[in-house]
Amino acid sequence: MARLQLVAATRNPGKLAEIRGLLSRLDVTVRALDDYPGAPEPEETGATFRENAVIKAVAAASFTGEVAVADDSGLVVDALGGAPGVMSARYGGSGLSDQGRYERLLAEMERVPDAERTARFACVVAVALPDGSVSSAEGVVEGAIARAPRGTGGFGYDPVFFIPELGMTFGELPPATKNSMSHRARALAGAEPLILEALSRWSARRKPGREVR
Ligand code: ITT
Repeated sequence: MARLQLVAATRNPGKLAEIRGLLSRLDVTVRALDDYPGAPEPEETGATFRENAVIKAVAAASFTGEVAVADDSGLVVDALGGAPGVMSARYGGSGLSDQGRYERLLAEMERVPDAERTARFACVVAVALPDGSVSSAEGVVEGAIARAPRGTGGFGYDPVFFIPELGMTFGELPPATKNSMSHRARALAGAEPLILEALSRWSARRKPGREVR
């Protein structure tokens, strides 16, 4: 029997690498959205991580003909009333790099005292079949916004997301340590039975999927 496969519905290379690492324990080939020329980039119009994860997973499954796994995630900062939240990838405007975005966040937080710098990363993983059925799981990790960036690991806001128990930012952690505790790891652990169920349902009905690059 051909090896089971799914598509990770993300264009973010940092996320893709983590999703691949976290799903490596399953005997499944994880394709990237970039393997499917012309795959749509749906607008993330949802008000919640869950809504956006569902939008991305359903669009990718429908286009590729494969089970699709999408991640919508972001940084929720208490002192900013939950911002940037679902806007994390677009915080400060579309022209900014990851570094530009976290520098903007640090500037915004400059006067916030240490005790009020609490924040969390949240992630919802949605699992969709090409027939439109979809399920999801959530993961959260608590931390605080550092005063200055530290470390070069990970991606996005990792250099400024501080874990008090470890005395380190996500940017300072080896990938395996981040993957043992991250919001993404927790969401994917919850999604694992959903993924296995989707693959077993779909492999029974599957027609050859769209050609991959
Ligand atoms: P896709 O929609 O293509 O998956 P994206 O980067 O636009 O890529 P999101 O809309 O889910 O994804 O935005 C998530 C943003 O939150 C991401 O761009 C980072 O800035 C931030 N983020 C999420 N998880 C993170 C992590 O583990 N470490 C650092 N930053 C993270």
